[in-house]
Amino acid sequence: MIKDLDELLERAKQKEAKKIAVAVAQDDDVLAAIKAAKEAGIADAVLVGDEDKITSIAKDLAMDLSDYEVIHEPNEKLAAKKAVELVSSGKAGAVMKGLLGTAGILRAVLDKEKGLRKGKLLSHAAVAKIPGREGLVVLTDPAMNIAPDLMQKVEIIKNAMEVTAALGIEKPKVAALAAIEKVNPDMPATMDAAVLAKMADRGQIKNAIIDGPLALDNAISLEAANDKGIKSAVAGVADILLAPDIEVGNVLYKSLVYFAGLDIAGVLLGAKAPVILTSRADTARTKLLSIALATVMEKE
Ligand code: COD
Repeated sequence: MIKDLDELLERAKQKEAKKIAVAVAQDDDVLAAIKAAKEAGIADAVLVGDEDKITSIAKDLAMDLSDYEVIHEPNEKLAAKKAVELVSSGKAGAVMKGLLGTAGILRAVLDKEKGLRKGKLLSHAAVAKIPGREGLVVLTDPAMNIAPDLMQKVEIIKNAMEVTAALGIEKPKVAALAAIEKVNPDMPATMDAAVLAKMADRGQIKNAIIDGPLALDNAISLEAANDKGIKSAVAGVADILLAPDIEVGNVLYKSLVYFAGLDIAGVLLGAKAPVILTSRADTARTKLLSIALATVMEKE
């Protein structure tokens, strides 16, 4: 089992290097991550974006651009489209978001003709090591699905289970988060959470133990769960935190980064190829870890 993010990086080094098409590559943290990934033998890259800006950033990073293919496309939308096309045409194995908004890269990925859809719901998951907790925790969906309904939450859980499988967790424990641990019809998130738990009990969602509603404290702290008298196989030991909507997911993701100072790895799931998707403000290490996660998730 992969227990922390350094181990994730080491595991990625053992995999075959993947070629990443970087969309709007003129970003210092993205290029620093690409350089580090190449030096570690984790990935190679095609850089799509404004060549002058890429060249200037590469100079500051002492990054030798002759090691990379650079495709000059200064238009952000076209650069995203081109990077995705490189993957859908088999010329690259993964796409990575550079200096553009999340919705911009998602729209290119969703493009019906040249995108990376495979008929599944696409969702995002982020992996973090919470201090004091054993193993890694997967948070989903902080970035793509705005207000998922019940059946979309089922798909989001299944997608996140691909991450836990790659981390070596056989039967993940999923906490369906809400503000409280009791069902309250005025809080729809608690209703969905309870139904998801029952669906798992009845085998409608397989190979996962799901409980909810659980407030965040009960999901990740056994002490908090015990204090509230919650008896659950998931409370305190959740492997997957299912956010009820994008606001909760995104605020939680940013809290991990900005309040707790944690590194995070993020990837979009459910597409034909991995989409390495981090926030523009994320550090080079978070971007490198995200490349590592996408690499580790690749099936042999
Ligand atoms: N999985 C699979 N197909 C999808 C998904 C999905 N999650 N979302 C949309 N589609 C398909 C639809 O079925 C449809 O065929 C097509 O894509 C267009 O769908 P729309 O009309 O909903 O598309 P948009 O362009 O209005 O919205 C799609 C976005 C992904 C851009 C939108 O959901 C969005 O803005 N998400 C939040 C992104 C964001 O701002 N994140 C910020 C945090 S970093």
